[in-house]
Amino acid sequence: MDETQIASLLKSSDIFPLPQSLKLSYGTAGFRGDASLLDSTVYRVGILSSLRSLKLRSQTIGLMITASHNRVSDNGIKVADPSGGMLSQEWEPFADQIANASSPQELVALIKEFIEREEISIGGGEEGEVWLGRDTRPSGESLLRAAEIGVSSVSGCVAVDKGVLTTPQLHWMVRAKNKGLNATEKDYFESLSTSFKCLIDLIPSSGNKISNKLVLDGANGVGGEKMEELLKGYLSNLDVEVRNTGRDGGVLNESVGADFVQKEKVVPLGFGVNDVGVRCASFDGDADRLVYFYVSSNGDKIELLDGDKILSLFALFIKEQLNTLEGKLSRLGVVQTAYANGASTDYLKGLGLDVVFAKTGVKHLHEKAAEFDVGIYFEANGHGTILFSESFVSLLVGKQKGMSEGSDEFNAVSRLVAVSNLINQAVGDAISGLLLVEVILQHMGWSVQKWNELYKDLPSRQVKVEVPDRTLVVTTSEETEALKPLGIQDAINGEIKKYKRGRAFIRPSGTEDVVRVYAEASTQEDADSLGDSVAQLVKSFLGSG
Ligand code: NG1
Ligand code: ZN
Repeated sequence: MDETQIASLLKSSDIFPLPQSLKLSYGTAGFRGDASLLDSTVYRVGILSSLRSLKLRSQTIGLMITASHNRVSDNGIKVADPSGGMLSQEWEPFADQIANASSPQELVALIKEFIEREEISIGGGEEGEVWLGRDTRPSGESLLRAAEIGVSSVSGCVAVDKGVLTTPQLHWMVRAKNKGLNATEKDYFESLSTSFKCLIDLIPSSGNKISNKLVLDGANGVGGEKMEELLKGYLSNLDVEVRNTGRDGGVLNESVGADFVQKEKVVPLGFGVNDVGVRCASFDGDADRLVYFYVSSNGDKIELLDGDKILSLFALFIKEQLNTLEGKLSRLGVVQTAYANGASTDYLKGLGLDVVFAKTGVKHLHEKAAEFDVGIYFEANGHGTILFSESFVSLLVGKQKGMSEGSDEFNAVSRLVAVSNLINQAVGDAISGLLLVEVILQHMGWSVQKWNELYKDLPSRQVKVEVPDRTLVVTTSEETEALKPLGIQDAINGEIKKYKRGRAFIRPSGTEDVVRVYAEASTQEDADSLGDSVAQLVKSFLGSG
């Protein structure tokens, strides 16, 4: 790093001093916090993204400004690697270090040490490129400017503002760009709508016809807006009414959206007694989570179809297509976390599927799903997708070419190819997930109620416990057992034993300063009681916050 580069970094970082008392960690999903405190963080992650692009031979890196389902006054930032996936975990410690550097001098010293270790050369003609996107939060625009300054303070690197996008759109675009494919937002919409139409055309004509009508809760965020754009410009086969678009004064994620609906299990604002029985869906604030629901007869309670149910529907459909192919060509696997409802796991195992567990956080699920030819992963909260290995897609495309049109096998192969184009291969994507759910329901001829009957969720309860130091909880790699504090797991096991179908675990949250408790049992009363007693154990072993 030459003197000019050092001077440029010192100068630009002077504009964004680190607020006192800010201690950040890259966590489960990037940096998040109150938006008014994040200028320096976003600027620094801009620098990191440039370095990552330089390290990876000028491939394009993505930088998304969003705090997903958090409140509107929060914001956050996460990095997309060239594959469209999350930032490599190897770089997370460096992200933590630079985000917390207390002065411009310390920041520059850390960067210097890091680029020497990683053998990144700056200023010798190397170029880097970072694509920036943001959700609809009012703080997004000025944070995006801070990110641009960070990116371009590294010599040879340019920032490209892609405007307001859903998180999965940016990841999709970054992936497409690095694969040398067309990578605009229009290309995204065209890819989704073409493969959706192809799947619709492949629906057997003999099947049961279901209502096209869907009501979507857009969480007053970017997803509703983009869905409307897709419906208006590209798709005619769907009848979707979008509510909570953010245009009618509603607040982002406030009593609306996928996180609210999944955690509270009540109707979002804007829905009620007039919607009883109708198929409804909710996106979260940046549209990377999707859940379905329908309003039950009294108008305020809902029946929730969460990520586990979406996963089960996808698994059933994919399995049906794979079974139609001659010979065993692929390994299909599903990935869940410890938060998956036990009834869903039983159901999936009952289908004869390979079910594996990953730690909470999509980066962990994605990694495991990528080990299969077709890997389906979902968090119960509605984040998930279906990954197809490149070799399996090539095999399918090759097979398709040599087959006679119209045979069952040809149709199954064509459906699988279309799904691989429809469903986002980079990250969980509420828009592409919704299109796939809709087409599968039409294919099966199933109402939302019929889909819900695949299995009945075991009653569950989640509790957040505030403690002085959540990092004292250390768990096994699957997060189902606590190794520390010593003795707590035996005490939890003692509680679990008291309940029929009891299951419970604790883990420190990666996005909030709490220990999370999950409990499940055969009745709601028992799940509540197990959850409460485990929460009490957490307090007695760790003290109250
Ligand atoms: P934490 O706070 O680490 O539990 C939450 C979700 C994750 C994931 C991240 C990122 C639950 C229980 N946890 O993480 O699944 O989605 O946020 O948004 O839903
Ligand atoms: Zn989100």
